[in-house]
Amino acid sequence: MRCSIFLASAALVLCACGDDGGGGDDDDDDVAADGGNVDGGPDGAAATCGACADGEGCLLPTVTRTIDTSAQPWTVWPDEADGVGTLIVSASQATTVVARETVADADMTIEAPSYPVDLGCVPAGSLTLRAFLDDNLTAKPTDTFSSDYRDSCMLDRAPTFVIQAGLVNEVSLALNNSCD
Ligand SMILES: [Ca+2]
Ligand SMILES: [Ca+2]
Repeated sequence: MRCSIFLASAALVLCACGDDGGGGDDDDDDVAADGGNVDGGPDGAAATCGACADGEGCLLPTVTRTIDTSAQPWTVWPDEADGVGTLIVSASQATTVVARETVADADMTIEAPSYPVDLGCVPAGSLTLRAFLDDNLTAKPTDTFSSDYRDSCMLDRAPTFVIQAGLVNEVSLALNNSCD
């Protein structure tokens, strides 16, 4: 698999889809919580992308955190946040949310946390990605961002990426500091 890497405020890695796109159930609600492999292999991500319509690409963000946790809410306010909660990841085209998924019981305090979140098929072009850890489980079902100081956010709250059609667009999103 040939990949090219673009660096913006977070890393975007594009990989050509495998050619075994058969059996492509639209299982984009699945979230691999094994904290690890996001390069998909020929079955997972490629199958999902094979089911995308023309003009769409697969979007597979992985949520991590920066190594320095000094600005994280569980460090600053340890009595009110513990770094464990629900990850909420979304993609928006202009002001329209085109994909949103959650990962329950994500633990961002472990060494090198890494949670792949399959956002499925999204429109190609420029999309804004958002991710945060709802530490105290106060987010509403459609929330895509937080201003709760107990939650953990990316330094750049809403980075923009150009999604390529027909490809698995892998993006790394690093939580860095309190959402306050
Ligand atoms: Ca919250
Ligand atoms: Ca918590």
